[in-house]
Amino acid sequence: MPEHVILFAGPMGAGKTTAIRTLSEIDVVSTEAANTDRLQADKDTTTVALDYGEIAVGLDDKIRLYGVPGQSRFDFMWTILQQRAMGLMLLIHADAPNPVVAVGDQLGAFLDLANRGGLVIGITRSELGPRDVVDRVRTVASALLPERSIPVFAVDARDYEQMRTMLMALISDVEERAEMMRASR
Ligand SMILES: Nc1nc2c(ncn2[C@@H]2O[C@H](COP(=O)(O)OP(=O)(O)O)[C@@H](O)[C@H]2O)c(=O)[nH]1
Ligand SMILES: [Mg+2]
Repeated sequence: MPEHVILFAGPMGAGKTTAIRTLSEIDVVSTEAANTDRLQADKDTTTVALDYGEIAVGLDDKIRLYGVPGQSRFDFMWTILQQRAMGLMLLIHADAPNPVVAVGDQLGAFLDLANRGGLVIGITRSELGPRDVVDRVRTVASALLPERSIPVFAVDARDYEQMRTMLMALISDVEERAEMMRASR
C-alpha cells in the first residue's frame, strides 16, 4: 500500500499552516529545518517551518499532510517529500504581491509532482486581494500545464468545509491522474 502523502505548498503567508491545522485530526507538528538553499538565501542556517498533520482513512490508514515552503526546492528533504507525495495542494494568497508570478514559481518548484500526481490550486485570503485573481490564476495554470484541467478554488484556509471540498477534489484528481499514467504505459 503506497503512502498517502499530500504536500501543501505556496509562498509565505499563503495559509499552509492554517489549512493543515484546519484539516488535521491530530495536533499539528511544526518544526524548523535548516535551509541549505544558498541560491535563495545567502545564510548558512535560515530556518524554515515545516508543518505535519494527519487524517485517518478507514481503520489503519492515513493521509499525511506536509506543509513545505516552496522556495526550498533545492533542499534534499523537499525532494524526498516530493517523491513520496501523491498530490499537491498549491495555496496562493490573493493579496500576494503578484499571485500569477507566484503560481509559476511554485509550479516550477514542484513540477515533478505536478506532472505525476494530483494538483489543485486554492486562492486564499480572496477578500483581501483583487477580484480577478482566481480567473488570472486559472489562465496561467492552464497555460503552464496545457494538457491538464487544474481545479482552482477560492478557499478560506480557516474553513473546514471548504478545505475538505478542496481535499476531495485533490484526491479525485490523484485517482484520475493515476488512471491516466496506467493507461499511457
Ligand atoms: N482572511 C483570511 N486569512 C487567512 C486565510 N488563510 C490564512 N489566513 C491568515 O493568513 C495568515 C498566514 O497564514 P499561515 O497559515 O501562517 O500561512 P503560511 O505561511 O502559508 O503557513 C494567518 O494570519 C492566517 O490566519 C484565508 O483564507 N482568509
Ligand atoms: Mg506556515
